[in-house]
Amino acid sequence: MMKIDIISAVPDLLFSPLNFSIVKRARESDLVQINIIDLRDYSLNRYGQIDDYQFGGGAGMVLMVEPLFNCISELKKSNQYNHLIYLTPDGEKFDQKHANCLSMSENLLLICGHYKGIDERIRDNFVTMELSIGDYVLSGGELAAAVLIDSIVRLIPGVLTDIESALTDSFQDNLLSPPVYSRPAEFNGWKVPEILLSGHEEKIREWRLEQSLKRTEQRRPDLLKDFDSL
Ligand code: 6GU
Repeated sequence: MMKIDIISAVPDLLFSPLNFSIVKRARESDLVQINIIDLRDYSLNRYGQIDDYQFGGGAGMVLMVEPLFNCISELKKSNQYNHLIYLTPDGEKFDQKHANCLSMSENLLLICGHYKGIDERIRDNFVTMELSIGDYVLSGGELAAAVLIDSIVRLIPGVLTDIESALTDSFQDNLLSPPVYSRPAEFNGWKVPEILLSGHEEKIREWRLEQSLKRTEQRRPDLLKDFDSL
């Protein structure tokens, strides 16, 4: 079973993304074990302090080296992590390739930054991978960690049913997904494309690929340069 540990200063932010839907089901089926570690349990004083002003001056607090050191050291005693991932806007841009690769891990440790980030010495001495989920600033790494975990967990064999199959998701082959429709076949005068009602599997496959290509050309032509024709 895959195990994911997350160190966070605001664990409540992680609660609902990890306790509903597909991630919930994966946890309940013991396909993944997710542990949230509250960094405040490693604070140095009775005020629960884990952050401090940065040397050299400047706005914004930094997560201190010592609570993180103590927390990571204790976790490493009982875990052999494949990757120690720091979520940070200056990390490598996370995409489906990272998700595919990380989904084969046995044991991951995620560190969520907050405020101005974490003391650089933790990055220098522990972190093995730094990831960002896009070019915008979040208040902390928790929402990014939730994004990462959701995208990884759904790739673990057995998590998705055939019907939900990850193989037909947008991006899995560098193409956007085709349009989808459900009952009724006509609503308010709006009709579902005839071909989808035809029962002609081969023709439907062709139509979907055509739609995928058209959509990708129109919306994300940048994806087509590494599109692998299957
Ligand atoms: Cl991983 N962290 C924060 N704080 N902001 C982000 C991000 C991560 N990825 C994009 N923006």
